[in-house]
Amino acid sequence: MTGLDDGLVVLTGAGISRESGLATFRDPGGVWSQVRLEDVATPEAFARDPGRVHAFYNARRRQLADPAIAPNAAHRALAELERVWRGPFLLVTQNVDDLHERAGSVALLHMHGRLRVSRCIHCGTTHGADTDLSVRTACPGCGRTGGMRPDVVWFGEMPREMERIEAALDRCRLFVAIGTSGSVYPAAGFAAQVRGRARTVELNLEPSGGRFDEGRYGPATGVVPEWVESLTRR
Ligand code: BJW
Repeated sequence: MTGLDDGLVVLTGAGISRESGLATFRDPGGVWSQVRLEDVATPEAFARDPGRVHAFYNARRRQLADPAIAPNAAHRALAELERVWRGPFLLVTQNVDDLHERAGSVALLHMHGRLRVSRCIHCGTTHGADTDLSVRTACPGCGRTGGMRPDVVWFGEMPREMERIEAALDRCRLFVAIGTSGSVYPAAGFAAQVRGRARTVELNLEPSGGRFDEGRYGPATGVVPEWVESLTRR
């Protein structure tokens, strides 16, 4: 039995933001049914055709700025869980949107980067990016053009904050994966990594096929608040 003093790691994926109006990647009608990931989500794609990659991320950044896109009950429930949790707590999101922070989460790591941040491939500095990027965008740090890219993690690149994530996984006694298909590593391996030391829980629209001690299935706005409630009322 785990309690509010134990270490907790929450991993979220695109499914948690689906009911906020953002598409997932691998569901029918998802992002990868509309564009080939090889064309937009690899460093090679950016080197080959930066205009195409910018157009893809500019459209998603504009969608995120739409006032209709807002945190939902699942994002809010996790922010509330963080407020009442007494032990070590870490929310690791694979999502590049900012809905967790808008819901009030603080102990949060974006392992696949953030859509509203740009990075210069020349000088390495990062900057807020609330407007479109292009090959003509000058770096606010070094002034050079042609090197500004979305600060997201593409296939073949190293996910962010892995040391802090590994440390939290090492000490956690409860691990929950929410709204992720478990298709992309290293996140897809986290549950197996903690198995035996931590209780593992999956909250998803439907079973992902991964091995978990417990699963609750349905839309995130239902199952996440219910699960949080079940933890905090004990
Ligand atoms: C709902 C719902 C609702 C729907 N309510 N639920 C073996 C080991 C290690 C690495 C590899 C390996 N084999 C291959 C690799 C390399 C590769 C990889 O994993 N490839 C796989 C395809 C096999 N990984 C990498 O290249 C990563 N880097 C790396 O490994 O570096 C080396 C390293 C090694 C060891 C340790 C550390 C490092 C980088 C991966 C970068 C992924 N980037 C993307 C794009 C980011 C930018 C962007 O957003 O455009 O990240 S790809 C895309 O997939 C995005 C997501 O974050 C990621 C995960 O997707 P997610 O969130 O799971 O979404 P879906 O659509 O797949 O699933 C949605 C789920 O929600 C479904 O289950 C639905 O049922 C559910 N759902 N509606 C609740 N309403």
